[in-house]
Amino acid sequence: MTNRASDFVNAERLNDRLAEMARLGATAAGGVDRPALSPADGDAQRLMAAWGAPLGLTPSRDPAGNFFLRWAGLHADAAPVMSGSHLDSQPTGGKYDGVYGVVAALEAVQALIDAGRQPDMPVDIVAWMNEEGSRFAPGMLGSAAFAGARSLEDTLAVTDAEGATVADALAALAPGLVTMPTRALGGAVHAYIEAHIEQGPVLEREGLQVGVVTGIQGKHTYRVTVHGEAAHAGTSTRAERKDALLAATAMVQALAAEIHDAQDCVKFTVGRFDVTPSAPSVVASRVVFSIDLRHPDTETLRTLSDRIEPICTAHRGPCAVEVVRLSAADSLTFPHALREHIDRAATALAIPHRDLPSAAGHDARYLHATCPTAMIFVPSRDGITHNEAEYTAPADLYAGARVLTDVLDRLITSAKTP
Ligand code: HGY
Ligand code: MN
Ligand code: MN
Repeated sequence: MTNRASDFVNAERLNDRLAEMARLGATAAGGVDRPALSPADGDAQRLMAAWGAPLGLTPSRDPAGNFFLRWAGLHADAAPVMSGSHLDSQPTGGKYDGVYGVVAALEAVQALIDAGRQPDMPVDIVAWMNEEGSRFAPGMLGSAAFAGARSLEDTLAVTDAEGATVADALAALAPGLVTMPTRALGGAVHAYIEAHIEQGPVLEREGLQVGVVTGIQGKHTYRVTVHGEAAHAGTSTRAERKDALLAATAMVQALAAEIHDAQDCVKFTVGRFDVTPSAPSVVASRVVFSIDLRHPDTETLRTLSDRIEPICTAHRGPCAVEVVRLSAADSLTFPHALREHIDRAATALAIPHRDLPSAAGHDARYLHATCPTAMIFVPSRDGITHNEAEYTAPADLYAGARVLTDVLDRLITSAKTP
């Protein structure tokens, strides 16, 4: 038997842990609803800490609510190798989005320990705070704060739909996690590897088990607020109305018509559409809606993004409109050297794989700005995701964890930048 670390990856343990995690925030339809910094999210962090304890892994949290499990290295002050993803989910999320990368990172570290490895530098398993952008908008708040792309002050002040800030949510969570030591925000990172489900149909369609992610498409997000005037549905005339709902729907239709392309490459989504007072016999006084705009070509994305405010203003009618851009991330390409490691590890294990870009956003975006970063994909059945029916076969989860293990094995014994 070779002393290949991936030989120590345990498929059953990996799947059992994912099944146990799926019970935290489980929905009746078989998915998960685990909002960022919710009790279920706190339980997930505590569960990770409990799994890490027998391995001598030390849990900690930073001021932005990111969670870490550290495997000590020979040189305690060296920049760590990091691997992980997120534990929060969409409201009707699946059992694998994000959590697979966190649990697979633990599986890889456990395999490396069982293989007798001793890393030169610390290895941090990480769960980034609020990747999904569902409870707090925009998404990826934790990794952006870690990478210095957003200040801690701005991060802590972001509010959810109930008006609670990230700081409020952290304070509410702290009593349950008070035993967990805190660590400073940010810091140098040797390299970051994130394993994640593909959230698309390509790997499954081509009968492959692993994707070597080439990059992430650009993504701009907005919050649009339309101010109208509440009025009686029976007594107010159309001429005098300031109907925020009619204006908002006109904006959405005009945006969709202007922005969508024949190639179906642009991704334009209005996922949230909140009407006030949302009463059958009251003309809407206010509508707040979200915009999620994506495109693999940065210039095209920027050009389309610049059209949003003028189109909204042109369709406001008698209402007022406020367009706020929440995030603007360009398309990115991961470094070849690190992708080579993934390709070589998958080839050595005879795991069928290919390069492919990520249409979905990931925390790796922000780590990419601070250190050599790469991602490993595993297939999504029928490409279904952000959906309670999300599924990845155990054999594919196992394959991805084996590749991750051998890539980390190479990174932890070479102090030179990968
Ligand atoms: O938005 C995204 O692409 C990620 O799944 N949150
Ligand atoms: Mn994700
Ligand atoms: Mn997601």
